[in-house]
Formats: sequence, C-alpha cells, structure tokens
Amino acid sequence: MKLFVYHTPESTPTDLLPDCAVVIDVLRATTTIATALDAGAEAVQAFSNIEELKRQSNSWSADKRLLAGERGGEMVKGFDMGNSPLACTPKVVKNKRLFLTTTNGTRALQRVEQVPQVITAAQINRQAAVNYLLETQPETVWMVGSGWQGDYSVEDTACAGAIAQSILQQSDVSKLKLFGNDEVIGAIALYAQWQDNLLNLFRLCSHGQRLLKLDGDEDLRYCSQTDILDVLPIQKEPGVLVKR
Ligand code: 3SL
Repeated sequence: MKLFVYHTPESTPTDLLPDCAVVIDVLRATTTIATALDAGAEAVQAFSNIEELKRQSNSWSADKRLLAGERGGEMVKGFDMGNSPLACTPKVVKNKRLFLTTTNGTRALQRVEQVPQVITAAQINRQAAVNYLLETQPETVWMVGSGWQGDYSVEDTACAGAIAQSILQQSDVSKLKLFGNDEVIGAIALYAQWQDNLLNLFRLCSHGQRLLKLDGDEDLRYCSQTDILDVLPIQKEPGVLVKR
C-alpha cells in the first residue's frame, strides 16, 4: 500500500485515480456522516449543490428523508438540520436518508466519487478507517482533506497523520514503502505534535475559530475525540455513503 496525503480536493492529481480514497473533513462533515450512520441513518447522500440536493431529495418519501447542511457553518434556510454531528441522534436520523450539503466536505467527496473504493474518516472513527485499509490493502490510497474553500485546514491533515501513524504501528510495512508523498511525513509529524491536545488545536485553527463564533465549542469537543465510533462510511454509488 502507498499512501498519499492531499491537503485539499483541488491539490489531487487530475490525470489519474487511486484504488482507494479516504475523504476527511474532521470539522465537521465526515464526523457528521460517521455519527449519522452510527445512529442508524439509512444513508448519507452528499451534494455540493443545494438546488441539485432539493431536486433529488424530492423524489424520496418525505418521512424517510432529512435535508441537512450548512453554508458558512450555519444551517441552510428551510432545511431540517445543519451540519452538527450532535444533532444526529437515533431519534432524529434512524432509518432516514440524510441529503447533505456542506461548504467543503461534500465537494471533496464529489472530487473522488469515481474512485473504486471511497470511504470517509474523521478523528472519531479513525481506527475503523485504518482497519479497512489494513484488511483490503489497496495499492494506492489518497487521503484527501476537505480544507476550506481551496485552502489548507490543519485538522484534516492531522487526521490523515493519525491514520498513517496507526497503519505504521499496526503493520510491518516500512516508511519507505508506505509513504507516497512528502505530505504523509508532514501529516504524521503534525499529528505527533498535537495528538494529546487535539481540542486545543481545533480551538486554535481557522475553522475552529469560525465554529466558536457560532457557539460550536461542544462540536469541537465531540470532533476532537479519537476512535469513539466503530463505524465506517463507504460509498455504495457516487455520492451515497452507507455503513459498511
Ligand atoms: O465545509 C464543510 O464541509 C463543513 O464541514 C463546514 S462546517 O463545519 O459545517 O462549518
């Protein structure tokens, strides 16, 4: 297995695809996706475009769908919920399909939707992603951070580092064989520096600051926990994620 880290969807190569893509948006889309599926949502269908989401969700029975998403961190007007993982309780999401649109995470998913294996990861389900990669051994893996409107987001790269570090610890693969680009080395170093202090990192980083202004400290606390859910979201058709 060769791992590649890309800080943003825009920085992924355009002339080739890997065997597997791991989409990461710790704050907060992939944390929300993992939480919703763990709480019994039937699926999460991701859209970068709000109008397309409305069009496709209309063909779904009203009692089996939830319109979820944000722009600039705030709930889209007229939707059932925003993008907070804390809203994804079994009472709210069980047996429902979440039609989800977010500023960056759903764009990252769209960028890799043609990749044969697509999974999503966050800090809360990091080990489930590691287990999947160790079990399926894809030859090439892109870990794609969602970033913020084309710019780097440190929390996504830290999570990519957490996954890479865990793969190194749980297999006998050498660093030379595993590392596909220099970003992997940087991501592991970043995670090593902050792994015992992720909440502080999240409170410091630009998107964390944005969420704090929207009263999001509880979300930051939740998103900063490691391996609390044993759930792996996997793409079953382009844009549709289900529990593996
Ligand atoms: O950009 C995204 O995809 C979101 O996760 C951003 S937010 O945390 O909901 O503001």
